[in-house]
Amino acid sequence: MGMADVVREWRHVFKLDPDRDITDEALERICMSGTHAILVGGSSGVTFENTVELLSRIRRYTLPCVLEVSDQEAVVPGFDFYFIPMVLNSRDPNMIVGRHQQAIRTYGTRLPWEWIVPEGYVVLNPDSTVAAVTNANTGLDAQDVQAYAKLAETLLHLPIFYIEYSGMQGDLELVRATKRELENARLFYGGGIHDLASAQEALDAADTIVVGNALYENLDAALETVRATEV
Ligand code: 1GP
Repeated sequence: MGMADVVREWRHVFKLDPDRDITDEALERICMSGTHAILVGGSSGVTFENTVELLSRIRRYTLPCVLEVSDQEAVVPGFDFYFIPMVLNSRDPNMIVGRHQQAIRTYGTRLPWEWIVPEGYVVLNPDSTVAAVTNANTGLDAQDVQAYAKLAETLLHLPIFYIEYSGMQGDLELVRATKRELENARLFYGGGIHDLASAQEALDAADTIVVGNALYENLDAALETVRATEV
């Protein structure tokens, strides 16, 4: 099974931030929850050291572990996949292709392309750290997002289109309408999923849901979100 096929099977993913503390007990419950993969990433404070540390702790478990690369300096070997965000609605070309070009200039042919998965991101929560860091134009309507999705899939051939509402519950009608536009790309949704009901609603609109903050706020309820994949 190729890389794209593996990722296509995932419907639920937990996202862990190397810059936030998580106890061994919590990590065990997260990794044994039945989620399909762990995504490691964050918008600020991600370093090589805290990423190595978190990876080594997740590696006690057998589920796939992905690094979502936000900083070239914090790329740690040993993950199963490397997701590379291209923030399509950023006003800063560095966030779309610039940093990527510089990373390829640095690492060139040493990059393990078979493990690298580009993601077309659209960031929609204006109050999120990720919107600030990427200087995203969050004032988009559903048609704008649909057009970005189509662009991501057709012009850029990106295997993942990620609607990012980090920290808030997003417009699921917009997500649903966007999914209708996509034929090949996998639609990831993240933002504000905090319990089983919110997970079910989001999974009804998207292909794959990402649960982040809730793990640090109410772990029991966050773990319940995995059950959305069972129906
Ligand atoms: C963040 O999309 C993820 O990158 C998940 O969002 O933290 O709001 O769950 P939350």
